[in-house]
Amino acid sequence: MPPAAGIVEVKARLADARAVTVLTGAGISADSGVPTFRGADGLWRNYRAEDLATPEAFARDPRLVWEWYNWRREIIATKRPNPAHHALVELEQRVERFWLITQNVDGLHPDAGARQLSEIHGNIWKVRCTQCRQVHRNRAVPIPILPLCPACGGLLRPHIVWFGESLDPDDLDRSAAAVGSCEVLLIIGTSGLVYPAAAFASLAKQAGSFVAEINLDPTPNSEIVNVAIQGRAQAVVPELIRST
Ligand code: BJW
Ligand code: ZN
Repeated sequence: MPPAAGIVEVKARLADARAVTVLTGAGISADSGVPTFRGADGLWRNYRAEDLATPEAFARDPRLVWEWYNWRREIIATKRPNPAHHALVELEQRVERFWLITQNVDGLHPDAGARQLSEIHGNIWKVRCTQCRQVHRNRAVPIPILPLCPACGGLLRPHIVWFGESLDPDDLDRSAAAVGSCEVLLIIGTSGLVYPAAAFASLAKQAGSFVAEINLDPTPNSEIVNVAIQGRAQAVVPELIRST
């Protein structure tokens, strides 16, 4: 069967582009077995991410929030990058100016070998001291609850951007610049509901970029993009990137 028209067009755009930016969300890691946030498997003990991923939830009950992160660390520790993560590394190596913006905290892009990237919502394998603010790598599964800072004894929290918290300004500047100056923006596996990433499709369109979405289902971005391809990331993304 010949590939769908959208796939042919995105392949051609990618083949010619010298500046490509990619935005990914939980859908790309769903194909590695990591639960998405807003899918049916996104619940934990009847809590939604919005109930736990806030500074208020952590201040109220840090033990509960750490238990949620331990559950997620246990799942993510067993997962590996899939063909979509690997294909994006091939694209990074081929394109003159490439930037990957991921909302995912699972570390699967760097595990696949991605180097030109911003993890704009942080990384589940990093912790930050609530007192002295030092950031450390921490791969313990489970992490002993409540974890304390080796430097000052303060309470550690996940190095993750929660609702209502600001993104790192350098990450945000770098990402906005990459979105506003690319020839092609690929948006893969995100519901397009969480800001500021939710605004990137329109930002790129306003700047004159060609924007393509790859998602299992339609999203608010589907209306904005040049091409919306419905399908699984691990099947579609390698097809878009590989020349054969
Ligand atoms: C597949 C697939 C397959 C499945 N193949 N596809 C402007 C307007 C309104 C509100 C705001 C605004 N600006 C800021 C806000 C507030 C807030 C916000 O956006 N709220 C909205 C919910 C309305 N944003 C913030 O607070 C951000 N901070 C900020 O902007 O600071 C300044 C500020 C603050 C307050 C007010 C104004 C300004 C910070 C956001 C941090 C989000 N953090 C989280 C939680 C991290 C916790 C953790 O991981 O431990 O990050 S929220 C959660 O959602 C997580 C994700 O990264 C993020 C995005 O989710 P994603 O990736 O899209 O996943 P899903 O599950 O939603 O979707 C999966 C998609 O994949 C689906 O579409 C599927 O169809 C698809 N899919 N399988 C392809 N195999
Ligand atoms: Zn400390």
